[in-house]
Parts: sequence; structure tokens; C-alpha cells
Amino acid sequence: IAVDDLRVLREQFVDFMLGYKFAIDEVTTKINILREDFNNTHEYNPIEHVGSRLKSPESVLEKVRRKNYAMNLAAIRENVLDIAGVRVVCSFISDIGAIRDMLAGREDITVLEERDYITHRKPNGYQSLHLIVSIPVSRSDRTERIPVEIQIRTIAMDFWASLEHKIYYKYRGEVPPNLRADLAQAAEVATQLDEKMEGLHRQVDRGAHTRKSEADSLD
Ligand code: 0O2
Repeated sequence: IAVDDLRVLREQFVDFMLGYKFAIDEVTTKINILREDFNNTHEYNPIEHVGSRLKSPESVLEKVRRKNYAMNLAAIRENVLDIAGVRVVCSFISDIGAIRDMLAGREDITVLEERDYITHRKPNGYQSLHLIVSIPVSRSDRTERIPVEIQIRTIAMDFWASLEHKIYYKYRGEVPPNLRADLAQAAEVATQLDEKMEGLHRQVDRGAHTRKSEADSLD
């Protein structure tokens, strides 16, 4: 392959990846707008924090090789759907569905796939709601639709996943059975905590409504 051809390929790849960076910026902005708007209307903020990551060119190419996808940009766009990743961490289980509905209800977001690892927890204990969405990104000379993976989970699920991720990498995927069992147990405890917090949240909510109607009836 000639040096000039290599240079063109490199430029095309850099331009391709830039689209995903812009898609992350777009989704993050949309989520921040939803957060502020929801907070203003309901005086309640369901989102604890929003994070994002752009897959490195090396891991994009590694995934293409591992999954045997064709090595061209069109095939990568079609098959590798987690190049742009946005993570939304919320306080309560019920917030997850609310955030999902707010995002899916937007005209400029199309949900391509939904994976509910909360109803169907992964065997290792992993829990999260994954949405693969596509959003239009306006470039200087065109508009392209870019896929973004949005992971929505509670603080407890996020805490579990970040520790599991570290352990998985430390053992290069070969986690010893005793640690695997402990992780599965920790996932169970995380679920119990989430359910307890949801219960408390409901009680506080009901209390607030009762106090409000009592105050209204005094007016
Ligand atoms: P990172 O470092 O977060 O970018 P595949 O990508 O093919 O292995 P698939 O089927 O395309 O998997 O997607 P899946 O399993 O629905 O979700 C992939 C992403 O979800 C992962 O991205 C993780 O972020 C997260 N995830 C899925 N399963 C687990 C798990 O068991 N533990 C933890 N901690 N995270 C998980 P990456 O690119 O693997 O990692």
C-alpha cells in the first residue's frame, strides 16, 4: 500500500472517529438539558452523573478483528455500535425507566436496540439498561446518523460494575471462582440496597404529597 494511500486512509479514519466524538457531545448535551428541565418542572433531579468514553482506535480495530467484521468504515459503522458510549448514573431504579422514556421520546433520537440487563441480569451479576440509539450529527459538509451506546444504571449498579471491571482486567478475564462467587453475591446485595432505597424514596415522596395536601387544605 502506497504512503499516500495510507495517509488518505488515516485521514478518513480520523474524520470517522470525530463523528463519534460529536455524537457523544450531542447526547451529553441532550441529557443535561433533560436533567435541568426535569429539575425545573419536578423539583427533583433523577441524574447523579453523566460520563462518556470514546473507544480507542485500537479497541475498535480489535473488536472488528475479534468479531470477524469487514474492515471498512461502512461495515464498522453498521456493526460496532459502542464506539461512542455515554453512561447515566441515577439514584433510584425507577429513575432508569424515566430517563429511558425521556430519551426514547425525543424526536431526534432513534432507539436501534435495547438490552435490559436489569430484568435479565448477566450471569456474573452485571446490571444496567443499555440503549443503542442513533442521532443525527451535523458536520461541516453533511449530516450523518451516528450510533451511541447509552448505559443507564443506579449508583449501586455502577459501583459494582466499576469494581468488577477492575477485577476482570486484573485477572485478564480469568477471574478465580471464589472471587466470581463473591462478585455475584455483591450484585445481590446491590439489588437489595437498590430496592431498600426505592422503598425509602417512595415513603419520602408520599410524605411530601401528604404534607402538601395538608398545607393546601389550610390555605
Ligand atoms: P468499556 O471499558 O466499558 O468500554 P461486546 O462489546 O461484544 O463484548 P456487546 O454484546 O456488544 O459486548 O455489548 P454488551 O455486553 O451489551 O455491553 C458492552 C458494554 O457494557 C461493555 O463495554 C461494558 O461497558 C458494559 N458491560 C457489559 N457487561 C459487563 C460486565 O459483565 N461487567 C462490566 N463491568 N461491564 C459490562 P466494553 O467495551 O466491554 O468495556
